[in-house]
Amino acid sequence: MLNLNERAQAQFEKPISELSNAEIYKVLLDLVQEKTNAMPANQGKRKLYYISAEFLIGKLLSNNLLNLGLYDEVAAELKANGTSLAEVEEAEAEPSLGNGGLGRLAACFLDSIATLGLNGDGVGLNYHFGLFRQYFENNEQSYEPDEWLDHPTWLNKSDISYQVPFGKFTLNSTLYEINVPGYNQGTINKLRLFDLDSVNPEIIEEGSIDFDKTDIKENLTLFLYPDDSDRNGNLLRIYQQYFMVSNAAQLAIQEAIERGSNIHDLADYVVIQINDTHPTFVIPELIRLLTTVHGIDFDEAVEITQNVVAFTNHTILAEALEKWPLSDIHEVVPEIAEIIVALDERVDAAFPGNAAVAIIDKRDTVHMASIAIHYGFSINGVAALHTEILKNNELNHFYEIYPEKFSNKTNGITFRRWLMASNPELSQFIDDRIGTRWHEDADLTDLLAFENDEEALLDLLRIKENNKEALADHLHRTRGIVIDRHSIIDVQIKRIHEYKRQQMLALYIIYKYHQIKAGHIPATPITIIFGGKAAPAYTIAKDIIHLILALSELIENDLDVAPYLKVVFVDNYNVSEAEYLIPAANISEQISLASKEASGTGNMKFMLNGALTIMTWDGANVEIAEHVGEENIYPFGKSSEEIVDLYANNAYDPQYYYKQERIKPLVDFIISDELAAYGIPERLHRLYKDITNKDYFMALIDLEEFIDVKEKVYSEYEDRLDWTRRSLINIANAGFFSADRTIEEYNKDIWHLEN
Ligand code: GL4
Repeated sequence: MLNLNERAQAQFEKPISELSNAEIYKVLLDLVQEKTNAMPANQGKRKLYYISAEFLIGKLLSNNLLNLGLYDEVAAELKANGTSLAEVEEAEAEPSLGNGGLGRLAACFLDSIATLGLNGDGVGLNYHFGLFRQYFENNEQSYEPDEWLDHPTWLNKSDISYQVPFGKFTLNSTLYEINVPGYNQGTINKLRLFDLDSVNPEIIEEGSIDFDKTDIKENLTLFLYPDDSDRNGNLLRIYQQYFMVSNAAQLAIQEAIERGSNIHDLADYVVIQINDTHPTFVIPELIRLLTTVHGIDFDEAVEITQNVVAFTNHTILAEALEKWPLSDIHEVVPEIAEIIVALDERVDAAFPGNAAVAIIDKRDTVHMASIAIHYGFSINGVAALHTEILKNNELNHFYEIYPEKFSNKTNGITFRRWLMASNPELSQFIDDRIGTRWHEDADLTDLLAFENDEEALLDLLRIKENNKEALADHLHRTRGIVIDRHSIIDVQIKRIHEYKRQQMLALYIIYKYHQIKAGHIPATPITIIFGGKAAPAYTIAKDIIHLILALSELIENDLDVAPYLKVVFVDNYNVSEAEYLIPAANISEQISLASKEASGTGNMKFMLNGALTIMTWDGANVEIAEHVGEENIYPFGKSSEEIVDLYANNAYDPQYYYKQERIKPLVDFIISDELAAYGIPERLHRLYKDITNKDYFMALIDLEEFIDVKEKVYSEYEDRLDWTRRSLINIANAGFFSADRTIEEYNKDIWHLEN
């Protein structure tokens, strides 16, 4: 017995039934912290440091209770006291330490690494306000700092601190730690977040997220990805990155020595996985520490580093493959700039004349991925298609010289959070049908035996209806939004970016709006839900948000259409919102321009929760289709080869598609008088001009096919039993997308940790 009432009495002198959610949350937080603080650390000799600019960990209470085996007991005690975990969790603030798929992947990986009993910690920064809190005003995105640290958190302050020597000053770090218990594991791993005591929220300008970018001692860990559209922004990002990796490298070396390393054998004790290019400075920093602090000569320091560091590439978008002017790096940390120059000279000597693999280009710009590939021992992509594109196109010059370094590690998701904790009814349904072995091995294929079992299908249908009900209640309670709980729930949630093509779905909404106006009433009402943030400096992405919000309001106010079509944009989309949306979804929108979405991981979460996917042949969608079979999914659109060719030949002309009979009126509607009543002309005209003249991410190229496939999907939804049968087949085939499988592959091929 946990005896929560005794704890409540001791802490608040009241029984559970008289406590607020925030108080009950505090009781449970302390209970979990007591347990996890007492658990021993993993003792493995070789240890992984997973360095990442972001960790989108989500709320931790349910997940930690589940992993510690306390979930059922706590749920029962709360129920006996008239409340529930879902209610109590409303009082938990979601940590604001990440922003998108890359950060959420890092969080899933920490869960799997701990669950598999591997010795591995996450290392990052403790952002005080994360990215930003998004809200909508006048149908536009607005910002406020996300004050998650003002609430009780899972952070433990450690007494570990390092000196980080920048060119102009030295800063002392403070390390905070979050315990990461694995599922049914006796040992504990950690997420280690470095911070700076001098950081000062007061420098943020009232009512905005603006601040003095030059005041490094006060601003360093305020925000994730501060605006880098000017030089001071660039410098701040370099300050952040170097602060993160210098701390990480010092920590890894110190702990290796404590475990018995003599430094020369560092690679037997440490492996560092760098999550995209943001932590790449760890390479020159390791070399700096090994040579200046540990007295190792330069050649050996390079060799040691090369045996320690492995790199994951998460995108082929040029904007994300980081490049910094050498002069900026020099201004922030001259010693690191000098080491990079020396590393570049070695590359030049080894591959004379091969400009494509240079670290420093003719314009004195440093290519971070080049450092990571030359001076790491491994590079991997995150889905089969993505890795092929890296090998054959984007990084082909590197693949030619280092074929043995390249491998694929298709992403995965943790089933603990994305099924057991967020969809307990479905989890129970699976336990009742096939037992609980899937908790360990993620194998759900035995569910296929129920494909034609009407009772099971009706049960599954009922679970989806319940989750829709819970979503409807949640949206109403938190935002006053009313959705039809019997409507078909069609969801696109992810960062807002032209390549993800939210604008294509918006154009379909315009199509559907006109269809309904013309009397073609859908058999079942449709609710289309968006969620996601746009980068503050990304104008077109903000215009797309604006278009969707304006459409939403137009439809809401049109009494002919409103009963049959509703468009919702959930503000401040985050992990907690995803945990309501994904279990409730009937349709998963995975419609990126082929070749552009490296993997996607939301696609896997929807599949696992029984949504059917509308997909382009991109990222991990391709593998999802392979596993589930083309009859159980809705593919459409051009192939990645076709798209890559179009780019290579500069052969895409949006005007050609714009002039098509079915498309022109949809695009023209963006600048119609009707929509203008809800919109800002400047934003809508800019978007219209962009789509008709540039359309760099080709929203129009697949639009006709998209309209057809959407109509097919909605009509097939009418056969509920057959829809649910295919939903079951999706769930049954999701096992491959468990992050445990991904982590086993990383460990077998790259990390070689014992367990
Ligand atoms: C991303 C990719 O865009 C996304 O497809 C992938 O699933 C994710 C994790 O590998 O990484 N790359 C960047 S940058 N942000 C992402 O979310």
